[in-house]
Amino acid sequence: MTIGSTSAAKRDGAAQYDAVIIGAGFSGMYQLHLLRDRLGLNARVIERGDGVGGTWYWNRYPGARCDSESHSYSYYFSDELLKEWEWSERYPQQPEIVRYLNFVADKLDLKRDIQFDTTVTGAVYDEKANLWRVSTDDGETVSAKYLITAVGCLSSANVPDIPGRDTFKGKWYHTGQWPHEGVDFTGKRVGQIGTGSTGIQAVPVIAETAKHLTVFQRTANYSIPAQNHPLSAEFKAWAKENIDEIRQTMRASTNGHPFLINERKVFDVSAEERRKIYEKAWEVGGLRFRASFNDLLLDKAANDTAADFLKSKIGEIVKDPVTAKNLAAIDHPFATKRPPIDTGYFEAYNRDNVSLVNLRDTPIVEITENGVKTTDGEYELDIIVFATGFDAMTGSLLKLGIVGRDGVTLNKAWEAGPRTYLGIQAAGFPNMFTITGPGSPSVLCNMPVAIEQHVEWVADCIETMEKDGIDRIEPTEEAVTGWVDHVNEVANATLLPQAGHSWYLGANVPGKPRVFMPYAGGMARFRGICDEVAEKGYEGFVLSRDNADSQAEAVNA
Ligand code: N01
Repeated sequence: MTIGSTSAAKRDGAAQYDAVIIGAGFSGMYQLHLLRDRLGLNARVIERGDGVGGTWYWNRYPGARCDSESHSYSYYFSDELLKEWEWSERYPQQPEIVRYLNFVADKLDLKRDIQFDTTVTGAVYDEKANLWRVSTDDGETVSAKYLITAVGCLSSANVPDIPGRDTFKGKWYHTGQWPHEGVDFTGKRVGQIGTGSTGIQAVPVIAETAKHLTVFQRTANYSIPAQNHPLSAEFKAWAKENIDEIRQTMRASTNGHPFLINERKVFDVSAEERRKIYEKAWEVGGLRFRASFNDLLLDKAANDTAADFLKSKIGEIVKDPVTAKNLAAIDHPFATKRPPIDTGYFEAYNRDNVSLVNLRDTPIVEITENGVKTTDGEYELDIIVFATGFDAMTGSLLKLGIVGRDGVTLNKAWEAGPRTYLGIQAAGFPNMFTITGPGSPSVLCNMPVAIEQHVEWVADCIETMEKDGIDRIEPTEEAVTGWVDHVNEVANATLLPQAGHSWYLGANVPGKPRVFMPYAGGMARFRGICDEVAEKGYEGFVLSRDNADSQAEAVNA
């Protein structure tokens, strides 16, 4: 370990660090800060983009905005950062989030230890040396005792392999790989495939300048108005004066948001009272709607009341009855897929230049050189926008070329679906930590809250290891199996698995194993479990030290 230094030692001609962190989004930046500035370790971040931001660096599509309220979409480890930064709107837009992350990176002087424009092409565990050998597309290999993946859950674009895609003579874009210079839709015939959170944000903005926008909808979706607005001076002052209280609420809440889920149940109140509650929640807007009752994700009959209310709103907003019917033909319980929030989504269908194609009735047959052909005919287009989501949670990890003990690849180990303990480690991959990995609350949570918890847990774990001279940590197979069972059990106690086409289950990517990936037991509960594991000497993990013959001897068995 090189205390307080940021220059790497050399070993066999290759740079050697204490830790290599992959990704410079919220997770990688904070992990670097803790390892370098708190523990004095020699850490290097490798980042594919040429700037910080992670998923926000890539997702520059029209209308890109976060669905967490800005005052909660911040690092809460530093009051100083919270007091110095000022968000302008209730929900931050993508450029403002990137500005915020640059502000943090500059404040903490992080960029000098981030290697931008570099893609990791492989990470191989060398058991003899107890080092991870990390190779990159610039032909370099560096090594480190600790490998920390901070690659985000939604960073691997899913571009569907529709026949004929490459014959299209116009331009096509995926929302998660949006050109930095932007796309000019003026006077263009645009086709958008996908109506998830991204598509729902993009439609009203694209419609403003496109000659015509045709939206290809496979699964109809709920959406709640964001009711976005500029933040008042009073609110900004309140947020800065109540940091502790906001932090406490986010930590206590199931999803890491700055509000708690109401304790009442749907059928505790009359139908009339319920309607008033939903109307009020619709006016307030955003994800707070889901917090109106505590059994919306537990009881199908309870969920139906919210679903019916939201479907009735579509009917009230959208003037054309056929379009309204298609938009409201939702086949899954409310919030079993990530509930989008929008600014003028359903209203956009009242414009003359926007039309909807229901792919359930008339599926896409192929993409031609002129546009998109469904069973009903050909739609001539100049631009196709794929708002088709991500190979979520595992996609980016499995692209890293990770090889653990005995040459076993992560892809092989996770062939039947991801297997982790606490979402943070996989058996057979010593000293590798997966920030907000599958099996952790991650995407079911306000991400910065989930990230801070995992990053701090890892920093504490590494601190313990360095202090006690521990060489490696990895979970036992039994702990992993127990955790995978627990993740399934808590998911199955909710309605979440009922959305059979959800990316939570990996169902959006052909051939991907169907496993419910995030931990649905709630952030507060998860934090308690992780803390208890650490307090009990990292129960479920094997911590080992090399003896004189370089044999690993468990120290906490
Ligand atoms: O992706 P999605 P996303 N033919 O997978 C359709 C976060 N996020 O980028 O449902 C036709 O949800 C697919 O249809 P179906 C948030 O966590 C947050 O929108 O599979 N259609 C679906 O309609 C979110 O959940 C924010 O039948 C195809 C759409 O494409 C996550 O990112 C903003 C298709 C994909 O929806 C992902 O959202 C944006 C095909 N072959 C994103 N393949 C905020 O903070 C896919 N689709 C607000």
